[in-house]
Amino acid sequence: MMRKALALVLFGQFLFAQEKPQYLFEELYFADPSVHVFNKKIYIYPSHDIQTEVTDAANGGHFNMKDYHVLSLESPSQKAKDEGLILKLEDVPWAEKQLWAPDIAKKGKNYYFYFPAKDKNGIFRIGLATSKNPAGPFKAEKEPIKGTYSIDPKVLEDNGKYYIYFGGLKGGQLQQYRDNVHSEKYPNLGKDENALLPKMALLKNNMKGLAEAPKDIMILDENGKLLKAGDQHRRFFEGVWVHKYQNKYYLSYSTGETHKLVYATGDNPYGPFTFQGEILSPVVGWTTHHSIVEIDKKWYLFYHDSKLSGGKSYLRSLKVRELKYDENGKIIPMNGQD
Ligand code: FUB
Repeated sequence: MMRKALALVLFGQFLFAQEKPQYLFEELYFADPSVHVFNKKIYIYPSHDIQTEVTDAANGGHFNMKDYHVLSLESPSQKAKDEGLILKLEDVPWAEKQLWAPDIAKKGKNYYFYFPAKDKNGIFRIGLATSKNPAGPFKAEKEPIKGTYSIDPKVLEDNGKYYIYFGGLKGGQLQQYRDNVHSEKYPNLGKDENALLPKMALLKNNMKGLAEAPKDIMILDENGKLLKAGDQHRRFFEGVWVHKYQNKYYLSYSTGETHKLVYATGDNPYGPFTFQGEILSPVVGWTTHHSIVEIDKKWYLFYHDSKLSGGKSYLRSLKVRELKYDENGKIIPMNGQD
């Protein structure tokens, strides 16, 4: 009897431990994990956070990153291994500063690493670097991808086509664009105006350019109406990720000022997407940025928080936890403070 009870307690602890988040790497600060499985190995492509003297918080200047590393691991329950530097600011001819959240895609034998950085005019663009190896090193193209702007690229492969999603408000400069035209003079939106939307475009076959002009990704409420700018608990802010589950497309993102990860679902990569709910409540730190990946028939949420730096928003650490759906395909919300 006693042995049975003990076994049950131990089993319960095991289950509980599986659902608790864990830190993936504690020796350096990394954030914004884009996670992919290549050749049966898990690779994490994060931003590399560093201590900085820049204090321009309103424009995100304190996120002053200068290089990218790649991390790898065999299973989400392990600590990640730093595979080292894959790209440095000085090796990107057009970029001046702020290497923010990247993503990567594999096509054929090549790996395409997409990343945002400010150009010499202080404008965020999205650049590309390529490699034959998922652990790099990557070689940057001479110019950013024509027609791209703002931050947080995410590339989705779907039925042999590759789509790039991007955009981020405030420090990410998305509010400086209307119909893909840049101006620093667009007025602030009223709270009842339609919210600004993330962008997407089909990539060219060579993965190096856009095959079409970026389009708005419609995010609708339960009545089929676009979310409003004042709806800060639901409208898009930054950090878009797209994955497929049971033939639906899940568009997830951060709400910025309200610090949540939320999602909307749709029937194709272009949307429209209908708002569904929260994935993760606010973490310690201002930003919240994630990826959602299926590994060995389980789903995982990779994200970051600032607990280990004592709450410094620009010094973040990578985390992982299992993500579950209910029988209707709804993501079961999680507590960011865990
Ligand atoms: O890491 C810099 C920026 O912070 C990212 O690009 C955003 O998504 C936010 O996490």
